[in-house]
Amino acid sequence: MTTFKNFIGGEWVEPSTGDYFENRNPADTTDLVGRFPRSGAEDVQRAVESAQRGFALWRRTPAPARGDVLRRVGDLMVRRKEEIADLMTREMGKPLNETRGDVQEGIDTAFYAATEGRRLFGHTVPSELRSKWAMSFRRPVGVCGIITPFNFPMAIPTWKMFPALLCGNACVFKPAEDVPHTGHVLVEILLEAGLPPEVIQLVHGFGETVGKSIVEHPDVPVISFTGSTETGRIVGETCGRMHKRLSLEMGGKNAQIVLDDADLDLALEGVLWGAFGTTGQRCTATSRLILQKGIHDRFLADLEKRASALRLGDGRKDGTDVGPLIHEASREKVESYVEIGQKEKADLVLGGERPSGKDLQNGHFFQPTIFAGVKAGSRLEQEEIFGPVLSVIRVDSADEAFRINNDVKYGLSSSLYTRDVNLAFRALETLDNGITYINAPTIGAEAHLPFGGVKQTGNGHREGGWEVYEFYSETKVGYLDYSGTLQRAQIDNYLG
Ligand code: UN1
Repeated sequence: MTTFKNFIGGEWVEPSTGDYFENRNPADTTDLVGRFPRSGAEDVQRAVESAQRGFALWRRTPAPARGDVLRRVGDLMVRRKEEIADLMTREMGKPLNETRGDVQEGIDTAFYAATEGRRLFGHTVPSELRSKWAMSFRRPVGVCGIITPFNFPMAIPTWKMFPALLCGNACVFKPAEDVPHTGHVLVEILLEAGLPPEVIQLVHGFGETVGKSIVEHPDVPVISFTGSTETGRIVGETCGRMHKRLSLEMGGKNAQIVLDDADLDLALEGVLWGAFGTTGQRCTATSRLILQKGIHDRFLADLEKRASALRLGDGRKDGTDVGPLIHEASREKVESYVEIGQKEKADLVLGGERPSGKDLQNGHFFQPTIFAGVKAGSRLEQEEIFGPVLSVIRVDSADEAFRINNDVKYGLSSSLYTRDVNLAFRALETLDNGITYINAPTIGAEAHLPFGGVKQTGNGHREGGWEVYEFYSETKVGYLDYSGTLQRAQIDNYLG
């Protein structure tokens, strides 16, 4: 069993605390993945000081050269894809096809960032005065605190760090304590690709110590956080008080709507993947299924049949559809929602229990669970569960479906299955989500498009796409006047 280190000050070092935590396989908790530093505030302090030195150097490296480092990062990730997928499944639990996809999302993000090094556009516009140039351009912001969740151990850190680095910032990275091994490998790859060592700092540990120290550090002007709504609120309060630039990605309560005219086979595949892929542990997971009355009964019966055939198990074994939950507390939370559903008189049509299989007793497994007859406004229908629990709601019309979709505090993704092109466009306009899929499930974001939600899902920023490059850079404006005279804006221009 390996004991891992932090990467601080340009070298692999032990934590100042001398303390470590164990990382175990959620499919079989007798399998110890490794020991990782339980770091403290002192480690964060050293990391930030070093990152400031890294920043001073890196910001002066031309953006195309920074992009070239990220191109090499992408190449190395391609080469190590299978190995990373395997170690990710071991520490996180989702099946290999999903962890391969997770690495691929990182690869896509790397190559996108690499080419962005030759763009990073500003604007040159005509000045209103003669013999004067007016332009805007981008500057990096400083040391970025990168705090990431367990469910996309590679994709989410790359979404944040690759654009941050491309823009010329340095990063202090705290991966979720459930997936430190993937975080370790990502830093290894960045270094092997030629990133100057002090530009990246890896500090392992827990939110209440390491995360908190990063967020509260006065020399970390940028924070990017993906995680729970509760933690996001605390992070947001601190950043607000300290005037920090903050990107928050938090909860979802995403719905798939299936109307009477839909391609039902396609909609069925979509909901199985959206609700039970990653064991429901995506902020984009389908946790509500809104069915129009004409197809409700038939669709529900087919869904129950197909969902009951999903195979739970170790994600590294062939044939596994659904892996375990990340830890015991998640499983208990899921169980508490099964109880809530029953109290609210929803109809438990599938699952609701831990599986009985002998080989599943050492992991945090939970059966795919479906409640039907769920009432709009009930807790089951409103609250994020982050597990394999799907709530089915019956509606009369598309209008009612759209209203129910919007009537939650979150607004990440939504999905509509219909053959009516007019309705599809209306849905794009009226559904209150950052992402709406037509005839596709609520999950499956692509690296070159902006990712994020409205309402309490986030704070208006986006990951991915070119939008994220705006978050990690400051727009600066330059004026250059070669007229040799004082020209007073708004007074001496030709309009006057
Ligand atoms: C998340 O769950 O936090 O589209 C991100 C998707 C993934 C990203 C999910 N590519 O579901």
